[in-house]
Amino acid sequence: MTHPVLTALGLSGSESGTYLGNGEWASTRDAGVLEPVNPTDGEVLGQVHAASEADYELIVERAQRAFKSWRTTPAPLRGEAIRLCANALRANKDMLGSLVALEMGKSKPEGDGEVQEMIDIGDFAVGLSRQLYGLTMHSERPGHRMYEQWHPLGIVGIISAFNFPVAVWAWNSFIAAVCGDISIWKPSGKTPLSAIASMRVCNEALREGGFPDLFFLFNDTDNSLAERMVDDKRVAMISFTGSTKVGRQVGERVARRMGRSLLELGGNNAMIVDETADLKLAIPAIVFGAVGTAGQRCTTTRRAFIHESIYDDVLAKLKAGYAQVEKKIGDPTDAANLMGPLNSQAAVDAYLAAIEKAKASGGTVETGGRALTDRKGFFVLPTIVTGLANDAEVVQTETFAPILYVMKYSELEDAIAMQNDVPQGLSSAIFTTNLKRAEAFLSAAGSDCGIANVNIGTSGAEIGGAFGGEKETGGGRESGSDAWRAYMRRQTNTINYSDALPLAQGIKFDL
Ligand code: UN1
Repeated sequence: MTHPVLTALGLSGSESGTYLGNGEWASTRDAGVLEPVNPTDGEVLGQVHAASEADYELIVERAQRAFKSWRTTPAPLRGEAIRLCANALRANKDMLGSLVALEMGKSKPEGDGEVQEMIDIGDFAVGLSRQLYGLTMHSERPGHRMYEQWHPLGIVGIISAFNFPVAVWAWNSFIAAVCGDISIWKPSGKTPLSAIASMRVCNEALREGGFPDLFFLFNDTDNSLAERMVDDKRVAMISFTGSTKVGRQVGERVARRMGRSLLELGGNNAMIVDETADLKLAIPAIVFGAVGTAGQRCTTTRRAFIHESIYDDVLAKLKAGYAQVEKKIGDPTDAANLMGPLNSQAAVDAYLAAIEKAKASGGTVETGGRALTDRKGFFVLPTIVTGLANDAEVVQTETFAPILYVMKYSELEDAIAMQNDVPQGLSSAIFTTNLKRAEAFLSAAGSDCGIANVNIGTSGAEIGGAFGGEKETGGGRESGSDAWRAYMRRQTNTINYSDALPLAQGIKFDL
């Protein structure tokens, strides 16, 4: 039986996963089938038909054609198109949020929150459409003017992950659209229904508003079409969100063809709690950061460094917090639950393997540490491990699950050094009421992450800031601030309005 959430969104449970433009969804039925699973009960939610090579070619050709006219459409009018998308998402927020919760396995408020992120980035993009500013420069030559313009880049390929099945697409595609680009989306094979539903909502809004196709979609079963897109010179930029392992391959392949890439890869985010911290803030921040979305955010809190003088107290309070969460693990579409399942059996296996490794390395499981085998689905207990050093291999590795490594420190300098001493560099936080320590943490000698917070946790970034991180996190920035520049090409223009031809740098060239 088709799940009622799918029906409410006009999905039958047997879908084409390929949007070809012109209101057409591909009729291809022989290029493989994806079967997204409800992580809460392990049941298949529906069938999604993958794209053929011919479908992919048609998408790229149509995207190229669309780009030719979209790039000269005035940017504020491009913003109007995204305004319609954001409004359509507003109207569908409840149902789309439920679908995200159902298919990904995150809680209903988090599913709704994800749709809210799409709406917010839409609003941001509308304003941005009137603010794609370039600088003007003073020419060193008389009678000359210099300035720079930002032009549309071309086709943007978006490869997104299961954990934020729709918001990351909107961060990229809405900004790309106001920048004058056309985007092609390859969503995670685990969450194609959320992708299809979001595309429908936005594409219908665009068509009703008389706008051309700005967003294309394809799914594939073996990543061969995704790889084709990564290698495709017609796709100016690839925005990839996922593991460091795959991101490295994507980055290398795109670099080989001199394309542009935007990489949002793994995190190994830490929170430092000093002896002056307000624990009424720090404890819930750690618990939400570590167990929210069942530990499946790239910004999830994976390590906590606690000052030795408050260590025992903090650990006891964290365990009490985890005991509360344990009572509210269950169907994520039920708003009463705080934690849903992991997304797949493979994720459960990776969680169990990490816990075994932590124990074998001398770690102590303080709470959690096992899968909930008394029920269907992919549920595990949120877990705290102590007694490991920061350089233990399992602590250095991002396991996409609710496992928190709690460690002790005595000097802030050491805590910051340990925090930075991992391959990844996405998000970080300090809890302190000491101004000097907060500023030291944010200074050039402090956190080396793309995101550094004081008295708020590592996850739940707002869309207004640039999102991304350093080192093996990939270096890309997307969403707010001036991240839009990645989706445009810069052109420096010099105009001579004098009657002479002076050369720069005072060079004389007498003919
Ligand atoms: C991700 O996990 O891929 O900061 C993105 C957050 C969210 C985005 C996370 N706004 O947790």
